[in-house]
Amino acid sequence: MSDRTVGVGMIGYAFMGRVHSQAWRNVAAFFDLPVQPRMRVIAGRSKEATEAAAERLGWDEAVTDWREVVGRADVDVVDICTPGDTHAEIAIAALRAGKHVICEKPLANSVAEAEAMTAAAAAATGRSMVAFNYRRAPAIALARRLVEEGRLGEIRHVRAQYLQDWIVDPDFPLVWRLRKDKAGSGALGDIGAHIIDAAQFIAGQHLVGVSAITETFVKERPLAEGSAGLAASGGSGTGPVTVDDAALFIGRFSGGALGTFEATRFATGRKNALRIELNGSLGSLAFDFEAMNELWVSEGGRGFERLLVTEPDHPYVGAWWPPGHGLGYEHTFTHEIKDFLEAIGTGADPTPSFADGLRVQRVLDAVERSAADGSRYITVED
Ligand code: SOE
Repeated sequence: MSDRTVGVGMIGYAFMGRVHSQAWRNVAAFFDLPVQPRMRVIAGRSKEATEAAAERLGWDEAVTDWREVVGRADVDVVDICTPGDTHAEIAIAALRAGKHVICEKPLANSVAEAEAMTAAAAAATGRSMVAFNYRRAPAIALARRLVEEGRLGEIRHVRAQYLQDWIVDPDFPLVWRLRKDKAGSGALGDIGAHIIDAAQFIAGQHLVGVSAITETFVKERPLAEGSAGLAASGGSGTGPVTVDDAALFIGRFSGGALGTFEATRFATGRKNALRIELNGSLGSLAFDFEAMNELWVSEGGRGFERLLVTEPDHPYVGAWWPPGHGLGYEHTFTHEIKDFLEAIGTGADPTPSFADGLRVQRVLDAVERSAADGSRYITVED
């Protein structure tokens, strides 16, 4: 086992902070790494909550200013798990301080921010990666392998959905993900970004133009606990939802495939259904994250057959359990941290890069512009 250590500093401790911490804690127990991570410090705005998170999640220290994390000599890696409105400032500062940076998706809240982050990454000595974790679900990594091997032939259709339902209740409060100033967009940038990246990754080609519609079904929501608006309103009141609840779009890929995409938080009964199907001239594949250990494959003109992706020679699986035992959501993050640490240790460039994140950001922007302009077909800048 390598004795090279990299100090890690994390910004944020909510859902993504928890699942990234799980990955930092476990990665060295299951994968041989060129460098060993040391969970040095976690940053959050609330001193009490961050200290509790450090204790629970396994960080040596807790601070309330991310700039302290970026400035520490014993921090080599900065992991950004904050809302999208802070990604650019933190990532650019960390890269300029010579740190390696992994940043949660989407890369930024705008193309301009994503361009600045990509330029900073290109000029930096540190490695950088966007945390599109679903690329590292074994079945999705296997799907990419099948397409790369030509098993599907020429890709004609890419059909992608990301279906959730956590805000169907109109009394769900106005959390930061429902505010454009914090999140940049709604279902589109949060879960639509995932299916854009996963579709482009598996198909090996990217979107060159889209036509879209978006909708906000619930336009006013109760103000969230702890929000400035709640205090100002005397403890009650509502605020406007300023992002999309659902985004649907069609698109053309650079290799000629046609794409249909649906990202919604109003698919009642669907909890985390990231679904992708590719149809090619020789065969097809289909994946549903809610059955993440399976890949359905059609070859030789036969109908779809179920492939259990739990064999030791399937991507990442050999490090875990015997066939048939299965992996979960959190394993996709451990896989991405393992690949990030391998890139740091070997001097390779991690993927998806910030440039890959910028490509997704340009699609998000084209979708929003198309939807705002009566679904006009918008070319995606290369
Ligand atoms: C949205 O609820 C969300 O938490 C996304 O932000 C994550 O990226 C996705 O993995 C699960 O759902």
